[in-house]
Amino acid sequence: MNFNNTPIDWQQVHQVISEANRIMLTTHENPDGDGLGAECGIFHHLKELGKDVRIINYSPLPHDYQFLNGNNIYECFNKDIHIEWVQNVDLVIVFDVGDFVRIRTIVDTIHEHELTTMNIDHHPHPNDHPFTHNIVDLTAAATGCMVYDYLKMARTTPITKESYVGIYTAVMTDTGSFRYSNTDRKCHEIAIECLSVGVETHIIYRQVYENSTRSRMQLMGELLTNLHYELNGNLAWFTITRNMMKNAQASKTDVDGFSDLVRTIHGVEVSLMIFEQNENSCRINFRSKGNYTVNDIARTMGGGGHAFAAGAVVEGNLSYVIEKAVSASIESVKQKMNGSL
Ligand SMILES: [Mn+2]
Repeated sequence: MNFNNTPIDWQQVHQVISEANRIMLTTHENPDGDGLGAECGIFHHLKELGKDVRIINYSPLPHDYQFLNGNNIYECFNKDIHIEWVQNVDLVIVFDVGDFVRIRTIVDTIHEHELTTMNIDHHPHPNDHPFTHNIVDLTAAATGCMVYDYLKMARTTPITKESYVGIYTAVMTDTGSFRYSNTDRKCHEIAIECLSVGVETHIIYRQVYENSTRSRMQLMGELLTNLHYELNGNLAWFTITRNMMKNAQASKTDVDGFSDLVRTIHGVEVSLMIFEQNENSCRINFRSKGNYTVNDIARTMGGGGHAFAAGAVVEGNLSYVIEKAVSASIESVKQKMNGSL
């Protein structure tokens, strides 16, 4: 089955899911609210049907999302513990992954045991994708919206509140709380349904966005005082070094959302974060206000993503990656400003 941004026949998807009994749900490393919420949304549905279903992610559940973890449904992949269950899985559903390799070592286990995979995502994927079944909708504001579509079709009874909590979390986080350009009528309709069944949306907001650590605030202070502006302020970039992380006693999740923050500055069309991972690798992240695409820049550096939110992992030390990413970004944004791209 391959719906690569072509109209999705959810009945066909339903057939594959119905035939599977043991189902593993997973999402990308350093998971966000969309991947986690999508998993939660479908998990409760499959559990209700009596499926042998588990959520097993490469990364542990971030602290801000503990509210989704009633009954400890999120597990962190440990081959020694999980292999016995995983090797006999009928179907692995991968949510919001962008790129298959972002589930890291779980990919090796999937290959080793030739497991059947289903990709449910709103990021672009090539036609020679590695999945058994590929379900992609680039118009979906969040992967959680696709889970909503599936549940609407698959269920004979209304979607439960437990599933709605996951779906709401997915939609809220991927639309920047219903503010980004991907926010559409459907996002608000989903929100209305969530309120109707009693989802406490303000509490989800508070858990995700009003839970900042002191480390995060310290980092934010540092990066905001060290912003670099290029092209008359159309491009703003900043670095997060290992030293800054160490001094702030910060963890990777403390860095989430910084590129979105820098994009909010007046006149900034594109923000770029360069995040030093170790001595020979950096993660870069792009955000655009919507006038200039950034996934093309990310692709030239081995990454990808959405048109206006993209990223890559670039090999090389910090100064090398700064030079490479900043010059490529300046060049690309400059061309777009001149209207030649
Ligand atoms: Mn997403």
